[in-house]
Amino acid sequence: MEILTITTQPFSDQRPGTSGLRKKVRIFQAPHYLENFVQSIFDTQTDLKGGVLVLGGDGRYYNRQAIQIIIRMAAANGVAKVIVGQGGLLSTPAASCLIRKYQTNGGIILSASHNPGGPDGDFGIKFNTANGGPAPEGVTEAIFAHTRKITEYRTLAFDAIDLDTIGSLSLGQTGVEVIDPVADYAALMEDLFDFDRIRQLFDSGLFSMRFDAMHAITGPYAKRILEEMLGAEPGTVINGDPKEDFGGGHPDPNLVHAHEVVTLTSGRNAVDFAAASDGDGDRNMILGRNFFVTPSDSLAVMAANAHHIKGYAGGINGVARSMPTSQAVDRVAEELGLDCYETPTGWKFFGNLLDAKRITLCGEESFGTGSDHVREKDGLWAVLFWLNLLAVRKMSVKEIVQEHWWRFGRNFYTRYDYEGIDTEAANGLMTHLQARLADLPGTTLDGYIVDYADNFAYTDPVDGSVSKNQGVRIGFTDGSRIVYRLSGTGTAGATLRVYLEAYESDTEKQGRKTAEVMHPLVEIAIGIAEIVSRTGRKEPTVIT
Ligand code: VG1
Ligand code: CO
Repeated sequence: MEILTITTQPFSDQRPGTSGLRKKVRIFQAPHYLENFVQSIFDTQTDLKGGVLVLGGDGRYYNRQAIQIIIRMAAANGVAKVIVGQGGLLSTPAASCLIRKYQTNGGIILSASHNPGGPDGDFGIKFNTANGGPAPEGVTEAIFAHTRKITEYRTLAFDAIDLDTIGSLSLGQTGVEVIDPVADYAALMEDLFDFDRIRQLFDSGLFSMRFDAMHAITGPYAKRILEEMLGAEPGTVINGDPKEDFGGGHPDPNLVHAHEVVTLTSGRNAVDFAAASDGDGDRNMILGRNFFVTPSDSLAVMAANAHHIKGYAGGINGVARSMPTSQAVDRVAEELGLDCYETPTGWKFFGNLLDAKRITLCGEESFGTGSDHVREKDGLWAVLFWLNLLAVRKMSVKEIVQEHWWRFGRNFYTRYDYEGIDTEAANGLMTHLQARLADLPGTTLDGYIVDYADNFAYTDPVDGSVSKNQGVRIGFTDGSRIVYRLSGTGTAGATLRVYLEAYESDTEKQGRKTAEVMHPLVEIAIGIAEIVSRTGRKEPTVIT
């Protein structure tokens, strides 16, 4: 089959962000745009030549075309075998599972995660290394550097291969294996969790749940695992058919965007348990009857209860959380004598800690939890962890979390997002904060005494790599915190995230409303950063 060498010119904006390269679909559709990035992966990740590549995406608009382009380029670049999910589909954690299980040389995942899809929506691509995890910064920077000087890419003169039939094909010298996207992942979940116990819970007739797949990738996974393997009643999975535009929605599992499932947890016919996942299946939201579990609390509860779960009953090595995530898990680690690490935002920073067996569980406040079973955060895994816990402990979600607070104290938590603000205004705000850092410690703001104020830098304890400028944090003497950072996943303007946390050890006060508890800190946060005058926004776009 004829290999074509196409002349191209660099694009200047192909630096991957928090999780790969994300842009508007129309940008990816521009001639050579996707091809340049993909060729830069092949040119810098030389193990792929003669190696095996996992390929799949979250099914959003342009997924199918992009998969075909990448398969042709993989063949032209001498990849020996491409393992691709049927229909071009793979959830992000399932892709990570496949890379590890079949010991491949890496994978390419097509997703813009929770960002809306469709012709006017977002698209994304990221490379995962042979450990199954998102490429670390050293790799993404090398790919980016290559995109700045690329002059040509290779592809095949071939139209399109059949992605819809499971089986093996070949394209020139390259084998293409179209696989069931769910099977290997489902088998891994069966290893980790006590499916018999969970089945009994569903069979009892005393327990009901709903899982909202938000018209995204987890529909087929959740239907197979929850309804077919675990016997949950048909209809447990709602919005379970993946759509290219996610049904026009915003596939982000939080109280705002996953509102539909939230409503099912209250009222006369309220379900006992509900959950949702995002566009690519790595995020999760956990709800009980009339009860929302913050992602930071979910991680802490998992760490404190891991011994109840089959796959973790032998003990866990340690835990990690991203810097803006609440310190709830730190308290668990301290009491249980576990190592606890604080990393920058983004799953790629957990990879070394997991590989070195320093940690078993990790999580982010942005609705992400996971473990050493793969190297991505994993939405359905978190749901199954909770289901297994409910089945073993025979308590409600609310009872489990309240008991946790009584034992460890409660970390109230909220996040304010200001989306699509002017980039210059956002940068100016961060520069202004930076300039104030030195003077803040020791000052009192509305009764709160500033303990420390800095810009978070991280030295990876495994490979010594340093990541600076990872967010401004202001800590108060009572343990509360304000954190500011700019998003690295947005595609329009800038998004400012303000993360707020307050600690309460008094059990009498743990039932207070989050908004009420956080109000004074919110005022301080808005004031110090001059948010209203600098961004022109009186209110955030989303509060989670
Ligand atoms: C956001 C979250 C971060 C998460 C990242 C990717 O990044 O804050 O915690 O790891 O999205 O998640 P940022 O830079 O926009 O704050 V996903 O589900 O979009 O792959
Ligand atoms: Co995601």
